[in-house]
Amino acid sequence: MTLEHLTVDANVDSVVAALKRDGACIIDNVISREAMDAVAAELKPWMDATAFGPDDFSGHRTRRTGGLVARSPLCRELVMNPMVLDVTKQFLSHATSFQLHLTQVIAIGPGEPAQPIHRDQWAFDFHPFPSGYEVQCNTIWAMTDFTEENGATRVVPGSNALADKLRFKHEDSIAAEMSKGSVLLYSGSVYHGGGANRSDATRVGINITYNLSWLRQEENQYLSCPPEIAKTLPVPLLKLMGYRRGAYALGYVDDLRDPIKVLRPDLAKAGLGDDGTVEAAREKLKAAE
Ligand SMILES: O=C(O)CCC(=O)C(=O)O
Ligand SMILES: [Fe+2]
Repeated sequence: MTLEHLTVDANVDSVVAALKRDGACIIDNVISREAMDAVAAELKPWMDATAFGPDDFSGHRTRRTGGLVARSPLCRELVMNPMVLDVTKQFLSHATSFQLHLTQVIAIGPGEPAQPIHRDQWAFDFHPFPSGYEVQCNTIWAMTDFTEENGATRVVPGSNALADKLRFKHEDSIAAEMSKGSVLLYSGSVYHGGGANRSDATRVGINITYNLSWLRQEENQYLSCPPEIAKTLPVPLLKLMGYRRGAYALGYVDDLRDPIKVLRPDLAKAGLGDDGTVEAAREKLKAAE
């Protein structure tokens, strides 16, 4: 039992094929160690201010820091990573659109026992989605090296195809070992969990997940990122955060208004459609003046 490791120049089809087959795969060295250190430096004040988890699932020696779109400009680039978005688009192509589900640094401290093995899609009130109907595409970016000893995510390869509500033991799973700057991709249906940290250093991963636009987001993107900050963000990122309609009508505002035009009335004024960029809007506005 292993997970497939791919390179950053792998084609999207081969990544999606590995994800569909095993429920997870790793893309090695997507960003450099130095680039990841810069992300870590940006996140440090927020992580230092975060309390340990309140229960066994969150982890009593684990800190979970969210709101990364608002707090970390470099994390916005991870959220918008073109390779990850291309894979997500194809993996979730059975639905009209997908959105950002949650952003969370997971820092597993020394001595933390293994997290219970679970499916992330159980977050949807344990709804029994039909086997093969994927509702999420998830990433964990390695902010430190991930090793068996320090609590690398445990994955049960192929368990995406198994029945719901199963229980697994540690021996059924393998460690998703990867180097800093690599990314683990995994489905909402694959059984997995944070590993026990038997080392004397903290294991840090950045969990950024995407789900179908017709489902609720786990992290409330409209309130985790204050509107003053949201107004400054690129339109494609805003759309991913949910400032758009999911499917035909989900999430409209009052008289069928598109949420992005409520946040950014200048876009409405410029007559921009859903796919407008901030730059295009500015140019249109300038031309109209
Ligand atoms: O931190 C990890 O390796 C995985 C965490 C996880 O699966 C979760 O919190 O849902
Ligand atoms: Fe999980």
